[in-house]
Amino acid sequence: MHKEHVYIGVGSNLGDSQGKAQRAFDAIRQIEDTRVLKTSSLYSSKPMGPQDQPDYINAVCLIETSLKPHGLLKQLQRIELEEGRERKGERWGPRTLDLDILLYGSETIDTADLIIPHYGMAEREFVMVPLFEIAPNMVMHDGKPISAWVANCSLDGLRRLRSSN
Ligand code: A4P
Ligand code: MG
Repeated sequence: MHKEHVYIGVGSNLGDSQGKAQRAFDAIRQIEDTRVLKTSSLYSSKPMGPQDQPDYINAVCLIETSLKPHGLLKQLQRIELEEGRERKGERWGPRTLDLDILLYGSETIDTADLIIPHYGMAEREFVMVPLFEIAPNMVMHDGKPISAWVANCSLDGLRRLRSSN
């Protein structure tokens, strides 16, 4: 069966964010026809966008999968629902886990519900720095090496916490 290498971005900023990121990796390991090849450390990052929200935990992983892009998206959205909700009394709170498909092999996808490469990744140090940790030799779609991007970026409060393994 044909398999692709896929990078997934993990973000969480409510509740036990470190635990959620860790459990997200565990849940991705359980997806059918999918193997997790590498996981980055967990990173703490300042919120992009509105500042009146907690800091984020961010990380990325590399998987090998035979799922098609939309099939994988469905699985990640299921994990977001299962892992990303906070119990508040009897009610389910807001989703607090974000799983983005960053890169799917070398494919470019532009559909209503799936855009790959993920539109924001190349402006986000909280994506690019963890990605560099697990893929230091990567060349981006625009032909630039990720190492050059990381060497020039401002860390903006990004801190590496610990290895996720
Ligand atoms: N979608 C399109 N392309 C993709 C893709 N490549 N991977 C669609 C996954 N989903 C993709 O996403 C909305 C829709 O995007 C989905 O229905 C899917 O069909 P969502 O996860 O439901 O909503 P969201 O996460 O609020 O939106 P989005 O656009 O992912 O938010 P952002 O832009 O990622 O911003 N600050 C720090 N420090 N760290 C963070 O991780 N994250 C955000 C969220 C803001 N600030 C942050 C962070
Ligand atoms: Mg998202």
